[in-house]
Amino acid sequence: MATVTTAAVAIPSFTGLKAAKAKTITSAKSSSPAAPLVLPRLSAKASMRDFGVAVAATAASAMLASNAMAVEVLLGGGDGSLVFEPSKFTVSAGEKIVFKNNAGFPHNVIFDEDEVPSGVDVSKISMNEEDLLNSAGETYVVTLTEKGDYSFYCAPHQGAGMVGKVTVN
Ligand SMILES: [Cu+2]
Repeated sequence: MATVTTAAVAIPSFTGLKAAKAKTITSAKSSSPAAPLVLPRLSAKASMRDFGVAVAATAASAMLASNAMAVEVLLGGGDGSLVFEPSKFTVSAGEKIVFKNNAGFPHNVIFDEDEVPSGVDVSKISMNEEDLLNSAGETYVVTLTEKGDYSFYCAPHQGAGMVGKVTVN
């Protein structure tokens, strides 16, 4: 459980570094067009950064071992609102969905028996209604294998609109 969380955090920083690199090279080109030595030096720095990023990305995928993909859904919005974030998303069949306690807890994750693909037993994919995630960073991980639309909600906050929908394809 802890390893999945670490990996999910590592991936956004990968994207961030790539963006920073692209920006550096662009500004070097426009501000000093007559200095050919500047660009190679920046490129060398950039590839060293890429090397570090590649190592981090490899470590992340090694940690996810059995499943290269995972989707993280926050329980409670960044502003403390009682929502799933995102509340509507799509996953591949067999992809891990990591629900992570973020704010406004306690929360839980219950799939609606009337809004899942036929034949799916909601008791096998839901938490128990009485079970709650009580502290920050606690996770509930579920993998859905039947394709289709699933609705889910947080039992304590369903009335406040803490509901979500996932499409498995
Ligand atoms: Cu809740």
